Amino acid sequence: MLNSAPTQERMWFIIKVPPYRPIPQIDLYGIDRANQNTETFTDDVKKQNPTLGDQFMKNQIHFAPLIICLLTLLTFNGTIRAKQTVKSQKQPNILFLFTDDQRFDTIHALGNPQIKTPHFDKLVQNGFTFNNTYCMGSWCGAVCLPSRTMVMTGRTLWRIPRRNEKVSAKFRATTLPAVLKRAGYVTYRTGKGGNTFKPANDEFDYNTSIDTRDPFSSKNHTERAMKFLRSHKGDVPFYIHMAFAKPHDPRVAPPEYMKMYDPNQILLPRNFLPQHPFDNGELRIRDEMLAPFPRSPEIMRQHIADYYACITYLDVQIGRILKTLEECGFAGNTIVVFSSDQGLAVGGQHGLMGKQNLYECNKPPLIFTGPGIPHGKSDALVYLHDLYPTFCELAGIVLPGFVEGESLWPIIKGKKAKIRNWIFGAYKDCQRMIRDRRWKLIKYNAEGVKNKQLFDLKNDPDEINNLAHQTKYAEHLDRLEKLLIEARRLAGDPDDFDRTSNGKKPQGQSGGT
Ligand SMILES: [Ca+2]
Repeated sequence: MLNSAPTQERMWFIIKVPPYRPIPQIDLYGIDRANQNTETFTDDVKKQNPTLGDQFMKNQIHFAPLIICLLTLLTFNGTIRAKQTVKSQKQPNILFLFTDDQRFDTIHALGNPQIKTPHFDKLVQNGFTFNNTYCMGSWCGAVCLPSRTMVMTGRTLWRIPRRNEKVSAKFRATTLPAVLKRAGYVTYRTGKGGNTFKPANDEFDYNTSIDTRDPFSSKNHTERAMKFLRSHKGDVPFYIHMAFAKPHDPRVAPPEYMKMYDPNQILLPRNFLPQHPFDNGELRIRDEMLAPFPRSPEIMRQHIADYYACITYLDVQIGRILKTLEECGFAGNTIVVFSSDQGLAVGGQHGLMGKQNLYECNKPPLIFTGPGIPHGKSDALVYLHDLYPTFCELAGIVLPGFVEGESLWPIIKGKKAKIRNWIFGAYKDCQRMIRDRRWKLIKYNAEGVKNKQLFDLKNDPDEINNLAHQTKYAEHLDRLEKLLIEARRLAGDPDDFDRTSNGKKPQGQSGGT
């Protein structure tokens, strides 16, 4: 039986916050965000910034006497404790539905006529949708790992720990479940274990991982979360993190769903190509090897049909968890957030199958629903690591200094149309991207073989027409080239992207498009 009773320690950070109003009430860190640089507290970065972690601890120590006094008071005053419990109920619950490899356009209500997603559609119809959400990228082929680490830390690609990097207790204390826990939340996670940020997973009050991707994994995760909801007493707010393992391959769902989509009726993407027009530096990674080269329309249609089957089965599970939320009486005080760790090129978009690229097909969906969330859509440029500060504001937590994301709340509430002017993306040492509201530049260095693409996303959202070599667009190319240099500098990009051949053989034929 799950026990969600609040601990005294947790009670310390319960604060009186009007529901869903991002009014910071207490700084769990004592850090002035505006005056802090980003930092990771990992050993390497601490060597470079020896005082930053110390400042964190000093601030913790600074608050220690206050915490001890308050703890003593609560220990001997049951009345105060009871009042605090009532206050805790005013903090919204957060249910985060976080799928794996789900492209932004795989929802019927977002303009995909072929896929059946009635429950995702309801989220769209009742909630607020972000059309331009980006994972900043990856320094490894498993894009899932850095993407999920950025979500759990609010930090950018080169300021998060690498795979298996030793992470200090101080760092773990800054992860999303840890800060929510200190703010009074009971934290529950069910989801895949591999290619996730384990130090954050370990910070949840309850963490259940399943490492299989069998046809029923989405159902199993859902039923675990349903069990948690049914056992939760409602005495403290909850944060539920559901890290589904689908629609990531293997693209298998129960038989009735696998029969649901006839491959012969599936439309190929508008940007389908039999092969990528040049070597992008990663044409033979596992995701790309799931189908033969050149891509055949028949095989691509089958992959898309299977992908849709997994998403429709996932959609049914989403319906079950939302129904349970209603039945348990939590729907009126729960913000539901749906997204994925990144999209996917499956179906031969640009001749590709995977997520090891920086095309628009790598965008995940992002939808907020719940009380106080207006119906609407936004084209604002946002990152997945903006979720960390967004969740913190919902919980009434003042943002710590290391957070690089921006809260999405001002956009959702209509107070701002945008929170940044451009998005930067990177994949290993071979691809870099920058886009603004309309124009997008992708640059490639495949073992010294270089290419670039310029797209007008307003008139060419599928990135079919490369304008990089047309002189009349030179102004945009030049502007984005300079912006990319600045974005790389700000992100601490460590790679020599201008390098010439290192002697290794490129993976494919070169030549721009
Ligand atoms: Ca993924």
